[in-house]
Order: sequence, then C-alpha cells, then structure tokens
Amino acid sequence: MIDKIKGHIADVESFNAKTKDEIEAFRIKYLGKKGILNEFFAEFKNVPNEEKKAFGQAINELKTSAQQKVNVLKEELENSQEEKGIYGDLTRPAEPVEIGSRHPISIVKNQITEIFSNIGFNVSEGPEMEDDWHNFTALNLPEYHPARDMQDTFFIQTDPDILLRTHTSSVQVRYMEENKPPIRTISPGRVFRNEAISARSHCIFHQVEGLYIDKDVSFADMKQTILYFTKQLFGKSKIRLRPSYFPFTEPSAEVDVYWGLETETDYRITKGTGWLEIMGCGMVDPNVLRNCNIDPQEYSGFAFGMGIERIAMLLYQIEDIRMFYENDLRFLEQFKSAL
Ligand code: 2U9
Repeated sequence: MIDKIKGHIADVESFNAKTKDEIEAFRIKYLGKKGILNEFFAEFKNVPNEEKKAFGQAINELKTSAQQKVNVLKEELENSQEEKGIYGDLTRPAEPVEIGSRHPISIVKNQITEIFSNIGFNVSEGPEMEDDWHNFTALNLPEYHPARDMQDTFFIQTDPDILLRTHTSSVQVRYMEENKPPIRTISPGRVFRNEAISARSHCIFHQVEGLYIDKDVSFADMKQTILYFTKQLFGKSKIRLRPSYFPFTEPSAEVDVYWGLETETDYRITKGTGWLEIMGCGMVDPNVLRNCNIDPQEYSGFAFGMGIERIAMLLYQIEDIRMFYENDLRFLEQFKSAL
C-alpha cells in the first residue's frame, strides 16, 4: 500500500499541465471529494496498527505534494498569461480617470496674475514668516505706530521680531531692496491676521498686491492701470476712487467698481448702491521708498492690494468665506478652468 502511495507521489511530482482545465482535473483526481487521497484516508482504518504511522506519513506527503503542485501550476499559468499580453485584454473598458479641478482661489489668482503679466508685471514671492522690518517698519509702520493695531498679528512664539506676514507688501519691500527701478511686480500670497472667523473674514486669506515704481509715475497712471484691470477681470468699465488711508501710501484710495443694479443679487451685494469695493491703492509713501534704498526725488510709484477671497466670492457668488478652506468636494468640483 505504501509503495502505491509512493508511486502516486512520483506521479504528482512529474506531472505537468498547460491549461486551467488540466490543472483542475488533476486537483479533482487527487484532492477532490472522491479523489485518490480520500480513498487512502478511508483505507486508514483497515491498516494494521504497526503500519499506521508510516501509512499516515505517506498520505500526508502525497496530500502536501498534490496541493503544492496545484499551486505552482496555477501560478505558472497566470505568469505565462501575463507575459503573453502585458497590457491584458485590450478590448476591456478603460478605468475611469477622475480629473481634478483647480481651487477657486488658484483660479482667481491665476486670472489676476495673467491680466497684470500682459502689461509687463512679473510675479514676486517671499516668506510667510516675516521679520518686523519687512512687514511693518519699512512700510512706514514704526513701533508704536497706531496703524499697527489695525492688523492684529500672529507672532512666532515669544520673539516679537518674527511674525506671520499680515500682507504681501513685505514681499515687495524685499523686491525693492534687491531690484532697481523700473519695478513692475505683483505679489500673490497667503497672509495671516488674528481675527475672529466668520462668513465674511478669516484669519488666513490670500492677497495680490501690486507695485509700480519708475520715473514720473503718476496717480493717473495708477487709475488707468486699475481701470484696465477691472475691465479685464469683471468686464466692468466704471470705477471710482474714494479717499482713504494706508500708512504705506499717500495719497491713498479705496477702489469701487460699478457693478450695476440689474438683478436682485446686484441690489443685495451692493446694498442698493450699484457700487462694490474691490481693492485699495495709493502712491507709495516717500518714506517707504527711502527705506528700500530708492530715492523719492528720482522715482515715484503706485501700489495696490486686494483680497483674493473677496474677489472670488464676487465672481462666483459665494456667500461664506469658510467654504474655501473646508475642502468639500461638492464645492470644489464646481470649479473648472483652463488657468
Ligand atoms: C509697498 C508699498 C505699498 C499695497 C496696498 C492696499 C492699498 C490695500 C488691502 C485690500 C484688501 C489689503 O486684502 S486686503 O485687506 N490692501 O488696500 N494695499 S495699497 O501698498 C504697498 C505695497 C507695497 C512697498
């Protein structure tokens, strides 16, 4: 009997199969319910006691080698099929590819950047963690200047000299320190203000600030540049400048765009006036130029700044600024853009 089993083990070891069906037939022959192994197991009770141990070992050996053979043959078959066609079934439907969409803040930032780059502005970037000089002092906001209270600041640990920038004007201070006029640069970026979060404002938001320095740059140049920008971005060609105050510009102004009063939404967002405030601007204060090693006798310039969230909320009629930071796909998937 044991010799018979040994004969089967030899057969199993020398067995080969090329197809799935052959392997399955082999499996059934040895390991199936009515297979050879079960026949031997049924025979076990008739084996004399002194032979039981050797018999048991032999059928276990047969079982293991049959199982191993089935596994090895199946694996070989799979590998050879993969080799035959590494691309698999070319007629099968393709995997669906989910195409992501750009974040609305990036879309609007890219649009603004594009509009200004078409009239010769480059893009400058700088650190989000700033020192007091670049964020405040160089911008005509010396220590104890009351205007510093206008922007509640996040300081880094206990060092009062290191902070999270409250505006991207700091980038432009750096740019002026490193470049000679003529300067035409815009600085998009993330800024931080220690403000309570609500539907209208957030402690982290994005700005684009612009700076133009050259000989004989006038207030009229600024006005025309801003008008060009509002026409391009909003398709609106009426603006007004209201006097305002910023420590880094003099004179300073708030820019309103005439949005119109055609729809109910126009009424609501303009509070019935038709006008919408979209940015601030002004002629760069001579002190700021001096702080950045530019002679105010020789050069003048204008600067402007806007909040990207505010503009994106107007363009897309988004009611709550917090939507930008929640990463809700139902919100984000609505924005498709080539830019
Ligand atoms: C330098 C000198 C002057 C940048 C300017 C504004 C006016 C302005 C605000 C709009 C909404 C910031 O996001 S906001 O809160 N900004 O109104 N920004 S002029 O003036 C500069 C910049 C750099 C060297």
